[in-house]
Amino acid sequence: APGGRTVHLLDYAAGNVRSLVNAIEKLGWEVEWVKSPEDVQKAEKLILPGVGHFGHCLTQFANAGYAEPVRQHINSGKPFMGICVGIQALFAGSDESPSVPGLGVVNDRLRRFRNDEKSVPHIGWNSANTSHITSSGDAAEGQSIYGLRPDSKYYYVHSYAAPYTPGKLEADGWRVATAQYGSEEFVGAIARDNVLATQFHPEKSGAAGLRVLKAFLDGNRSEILPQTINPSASKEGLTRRIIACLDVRANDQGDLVVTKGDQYDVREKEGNAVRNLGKPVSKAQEYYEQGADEVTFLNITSFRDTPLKDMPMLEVLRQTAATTFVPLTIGGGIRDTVDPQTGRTAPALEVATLYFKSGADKVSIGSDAVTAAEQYYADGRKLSGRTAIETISEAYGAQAVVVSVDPKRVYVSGPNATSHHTVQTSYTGPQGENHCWYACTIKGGRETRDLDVVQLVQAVEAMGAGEILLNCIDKDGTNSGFDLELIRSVKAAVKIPVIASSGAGNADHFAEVFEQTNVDAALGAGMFHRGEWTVKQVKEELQKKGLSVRRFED
Ligand code: 1PR
Repeated sequence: APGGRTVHLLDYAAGNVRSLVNAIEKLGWEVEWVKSPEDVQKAEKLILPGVGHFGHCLTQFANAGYAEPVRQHINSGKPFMGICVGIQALFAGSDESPSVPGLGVVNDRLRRFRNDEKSVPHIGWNSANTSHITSSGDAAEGQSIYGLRPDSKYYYVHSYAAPYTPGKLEADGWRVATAQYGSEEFVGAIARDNVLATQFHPEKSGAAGLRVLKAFLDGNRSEILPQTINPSASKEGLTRRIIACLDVRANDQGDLVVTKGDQYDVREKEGNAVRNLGKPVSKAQEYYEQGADEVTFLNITSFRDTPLKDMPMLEVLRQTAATTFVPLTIGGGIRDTVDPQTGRTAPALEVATLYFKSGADKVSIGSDAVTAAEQYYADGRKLSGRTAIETISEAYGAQAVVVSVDPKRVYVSGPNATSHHTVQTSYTGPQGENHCWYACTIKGGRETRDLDVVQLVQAVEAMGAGEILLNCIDKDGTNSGFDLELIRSVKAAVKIPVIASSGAGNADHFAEVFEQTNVDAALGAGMFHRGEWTVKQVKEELQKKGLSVRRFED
C-alpha cells in the first residue's frame, strides 16, 4: 500500500547506497527509488543520501531538477531525512564548492576542518551529543531525538562540517546534536518538525545507527531514554578505531578462505597448503559482533585473477553488507583491467563501481598506487587525472579511496647513503646499521621498487586518496607490535588519516601504537583469526588505559 512500509530514496548521484538499502530492509521497510522529479510527489517518507563531493552532488541534484520538488516535500510537512551530503544539501552552501548553492533550508554554511592539529577527513566513530537540547529546555530531560543516545557512537566520514555556534540554529527552531573533533565542535545531526538530517551514516553505525533510522521510519521524533543511560558520555569525541582485516584468496581446492601470512608468506611450512583460517563472510560477521569498527577484505592474489570475473569477492561483499552495519573496505585488483571474456579494458573506476554496488564503502589500492606515484614523480609532480586514485576519488569522494602500502625495510649506514627518506632505528640491521628507509613493493611484496614510503604517501595524498593503510612486511605476522618508527614517519608526511597495520599480537600493542604515535586507527589480523584475542577484549583493555573506544551495541 502506498505510504505503508515504503520509503523513497532519491538516486541522483553516484555513491554507495547499497548499505542504506540493506539497513532499511533489515528494519522491515521497502525501498522505492525516486528516479525523476515527478516521483518526489509519490513519496510519503523521503530520504536524501549522498557521499563525496558537495559540488558534484548538488550540481547533479539541481541539474536533474530535484531542488524544487524536494523543497516542496519538506515544506509539505512530510517526513524527510538527509544523510551525509544529504544534510549538507540543506545548508546554504559549502566552502567545498563556494559557487554551488545548497537548498538553504538551514541558514548556515559548511567549512573544511582545520588540519593543523588533526587528520582530515574526519573518519570514525564519534558522538551526536544532545546535551545542548536538554539544557536549552527544548526537550525534557531524558528525552532522545529520533533515538539518538548520548552514550552511543556513530560513524562519520567527511572533510566539511557546519561549525557549531550555540543558539544559532536553535533560534530557527532546530534541535542540534553535536560532535567534537579536536578543538572543533560541529553539527552531527539536526531535527525540526518533519526534518531529520545526520552528518554521520546511520546505515554504517551498527545498532545505534539502525535505531535512528528506525525512529525516522516509525515517526518517533522523540523518545524517553532508558534510565540506565549516562547523559554525559557524549562529551568525548572520536573513539580509537579498531579494524579487523581479512586477507582472502582461493586455496588449492578453489575455495575462498581467510588466510594470513608470516611476512606475506601464506603457505604452511608443512605440506605447503594455503593457511586456512575460516570463511570470509562468517569471519566478518563474527568481528562485527565483537565490536570491530570496520572490516577490511584484501583479495591478496588479485594480480593473478581479474576482478571482473572474480565474482566470488563481490558475493562475499554482498552477503557481508546485508548483515554487517559497519564500513567495509575491499582491496586487491583495483586498477585498469583487461576482461578476459571480451578483451576490453575496464577502467579502474568501473572495477571499483562493481565493488561499491556490492556494498563496499571504500576501495583500497595497492600496486597501482605505486606505479601511479612513480609516474607522478617522473612527470615532475604533475597529476594526469587518469589514475585509479584520481578517477575514483573524483567520482566517489576521497573518503572512498584507501591506499594500501606494503613497505619493506632497507638498511643503510646513514641518511647520506641514499636519496630516500630515512629513519633512525633502534632495531639495527644485519651489519649493525642504525638507519633504514622503507621501500614500496607491489604484487603482495613480490617486487620491490625504488620508491620510498614517504614519497608514495605524499604522491597519493596529492592525487586525492583519503586514507593510508600502512602495512609493514618486516612486521606482518610477527606478533611483535606495530612498527612505530614507520608509523611516525608516515604520520609526519601526510594530513590524511593513517591506519597502522602489521605486527599486532595483543591488546598492549594497540595501546602502544595509540599512546606513542598519533595514528588514526589500528588494524589486526592474525591474533583475531587464531582466536587469541577478540576485538571486544582489545577494546576493554584500551578502555582501562583511558583510551576511549566504541562499545558494541546489540
Ligand atoms: O596490489 O591493489 O592488487 O592489492 C593487493 C592487496 O593485498 C594489498 O593491499 C596488499 O597489502 C595485500 N596483500 C598482497 N599479498 C599479501 C600477502 O600477505 N601475501 N596481504 C597481502 C597484506 C597485510 C595486512 C595484514 C596485516 C596485519 N596483508 O592486510 O592483515 O599485516 O597482519 P597481522 O596483524 O597478523 O600482523 P593490489
